[in-house]
Amino acid sequence: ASNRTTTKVIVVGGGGTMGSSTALHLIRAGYTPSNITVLDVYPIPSAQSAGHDLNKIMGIRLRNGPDLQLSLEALDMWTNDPLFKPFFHRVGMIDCSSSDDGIANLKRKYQSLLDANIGLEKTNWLLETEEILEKVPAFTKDQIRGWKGLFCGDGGWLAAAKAINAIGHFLKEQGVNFGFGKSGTFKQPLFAADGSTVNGIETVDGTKYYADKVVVAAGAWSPTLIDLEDQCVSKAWVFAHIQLTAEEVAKYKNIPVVYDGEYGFFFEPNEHGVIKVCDEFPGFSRFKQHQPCGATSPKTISVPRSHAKHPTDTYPDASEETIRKAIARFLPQFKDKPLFNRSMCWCTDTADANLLICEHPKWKNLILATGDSGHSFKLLPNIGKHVVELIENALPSDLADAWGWRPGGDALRSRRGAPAKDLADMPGWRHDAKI
Ligand code: FSA
Repeated sequence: ASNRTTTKVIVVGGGGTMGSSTALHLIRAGYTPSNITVLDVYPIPSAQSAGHDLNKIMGIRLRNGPDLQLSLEALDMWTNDPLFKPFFHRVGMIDCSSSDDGIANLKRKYQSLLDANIGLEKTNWLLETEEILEKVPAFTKDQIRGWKGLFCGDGGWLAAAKAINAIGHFLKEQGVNFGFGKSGTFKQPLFAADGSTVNGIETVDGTKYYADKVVVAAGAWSPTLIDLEDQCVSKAWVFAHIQLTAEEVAKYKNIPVVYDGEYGFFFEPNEHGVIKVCDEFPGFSRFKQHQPCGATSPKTISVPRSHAKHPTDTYPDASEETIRKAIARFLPQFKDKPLFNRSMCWCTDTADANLLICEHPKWKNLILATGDSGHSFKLLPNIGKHVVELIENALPSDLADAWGWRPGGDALRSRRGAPAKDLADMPGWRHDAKI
């Protein structure tokens, strides 16, 4: 443990979810703050991070082996850790459906919670229609006829950007080094004399940063920076906001997050009376010819285009329809309200929806922490702990096996209902600023 005080670490994408968590856990593990350098295109909380958002869902979803352990660790930290506690709104989460397939799915999900055999039935249970109405009195009986639910009492929502911001404050207080803008934007790894041991990175302004370990936690940008051999396909999901009056807010305060896999989801209004609504769909790719570091020629890669950099971009016309459909289902009385802050949010899917947290197979000391697969914000409090374990060659083998370098498989489809459609075929989202 003594080399914790001397080991230098660079975190690329340190203003986002996995990167900020990594920097935090380095400090908690005893690394010297002045030996840690957090780089990002935007200051923490990075405006182009998927975590830079009003809210994200907290819930227990068991898709893959590590999910149970990770969700429980996260739940404990969101509940008890003083840094994270203020940002967890434990209002519960209702997974609901009115279709036969959807209801069968809820039952399967419930069974997988029971099968975990750790008492999850105490906080998770199936809901009949009337019980959904009790949890969300603003719904009407007519509206939810035929709906069934799966209630997750451990769930709710996370004030996402605010939580990353709190990590940012802590990192600043501790004296971590930061580089943002051009001096935070990754250009390429730097190598020792052997040509394969990474000892730093160069940013686009030509600054060279040196370190013993480089963590690349660049979220949806990761596959554009480093050749990940098609293990990750970055995709955009969409949301829009609606504004409620004070009177309307009162009816929706403290309600659970409501999610329906065939429509989307929404959250209770925030302190300004704003409700975020999302549709649910397999995401949008944006394939282009692009050459990441490590590739010998340009490849076809889905390259994110951020709202932070292109604030006039919105989302495809097709999304307006599906968001409106979600509003008509969940919030029919607001169906004529104007939408605003229409936006896309970029995540990166792996084929099996497990994370990609491993050392690069050819480049020693370059550690990847990516592959969120759209479900990782809730791991903000704890994921960095495991990245630090990896840095120290102490990642438990079940996690190392699940998160290892694993080319092959179909990350374009991942474990979703269909492969992503490409933004090139989806008109309506691109609004270049008129100068
Ligand atoms: O409970 C959850 O893990 C919801 S993740 C929210 C979401 O918008 C997905 O619905 C979407 O499909 C994508 O994975 C991004 O995240």
